[in-house]
Amino acid sequence: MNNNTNIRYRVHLSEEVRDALAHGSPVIALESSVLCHGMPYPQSVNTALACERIARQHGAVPAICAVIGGKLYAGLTDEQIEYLGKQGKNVEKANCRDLPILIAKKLDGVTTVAASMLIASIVGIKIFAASSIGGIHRGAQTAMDVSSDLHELARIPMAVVCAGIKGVLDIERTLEYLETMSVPVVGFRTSDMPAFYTRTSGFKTPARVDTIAELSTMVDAMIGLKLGGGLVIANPIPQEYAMEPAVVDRAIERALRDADERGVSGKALTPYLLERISELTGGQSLKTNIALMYNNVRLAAQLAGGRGEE
Ligand code: PSU
Ligand code: MN
Repeated sequence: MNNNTNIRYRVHLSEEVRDALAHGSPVIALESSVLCHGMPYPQSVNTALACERIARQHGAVPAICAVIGGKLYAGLTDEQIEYLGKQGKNVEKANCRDLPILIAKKLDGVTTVAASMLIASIVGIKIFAASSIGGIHRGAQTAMDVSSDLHELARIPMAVVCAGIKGVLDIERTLEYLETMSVPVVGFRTSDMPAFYTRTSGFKTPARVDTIAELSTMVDAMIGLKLGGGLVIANPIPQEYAMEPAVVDRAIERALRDADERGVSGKALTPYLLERISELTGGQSLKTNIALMYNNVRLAAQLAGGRGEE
């Protein structure tokens, strides 16, 4: 062990991220766990590359966060994206607590929202585009399965654009927890909390915001007030891609039952549920997942100071 407690972990940047940060130009962070654990290859790689293109089209530089050979990255080359994507589930899904292990063992890891936020925050990125955030799982009263995404949202000042909270989670308790931890949650142009595959969940958003200018003031206030943590921007899936609530509910119930019967738990649970729901809906949920990802990247890029329609 080195007794110097001030070691700063170097985050390796792609050339475009380095340039943008040096010039104060818009940069948005993205996670990589979805690349290996959220979608099948090669769709996963194509989706990641498309997200990057959309960010750039809207004037923001994309910084996909990941760990490769024990090194932290914000911004990957196409080759690195292909390298990780091709390995799929063989790459570890990495949370914050896994980072010291991956660093010491010089291993690869695809980072969750939590771990990606941590890496992005080291280099000063303030805006994050996710598909959805982890939360409190149903049955957490006994299983204690609470995503560390919530913990990091409570301590990293970063605005996370997501398509709401997935119905596989306990949406009500997740919202309660975020309130307890002083994390503002706002619906973008909606007062109904979106539930990822659907535009509504039956729960109200704590607040509604209609313009990017207002969101931007909110991000400044979150930082200025030193709330300590982040901000959740719930951006509903565009109507044309939204799924039928009854179809989603049925698939979720079935997927949860299957997970229970097969004893799937811990960090394997979210990827299992996503994959099972995709199977049960004949791939429809995967298409929805991709569409909402693009929609979130667009909004995050605009919020970061990029350009685009209001
Ligand atoms: N939700 C999705 N796709 C995903 C995830 C969540 O629709 O890929 C991933 C994200 O990386 C998120 C993580 O941070 O799952 C949460 O996992 P857990 O519940 O194990 O914390
Ligand atoms: Mn968990």
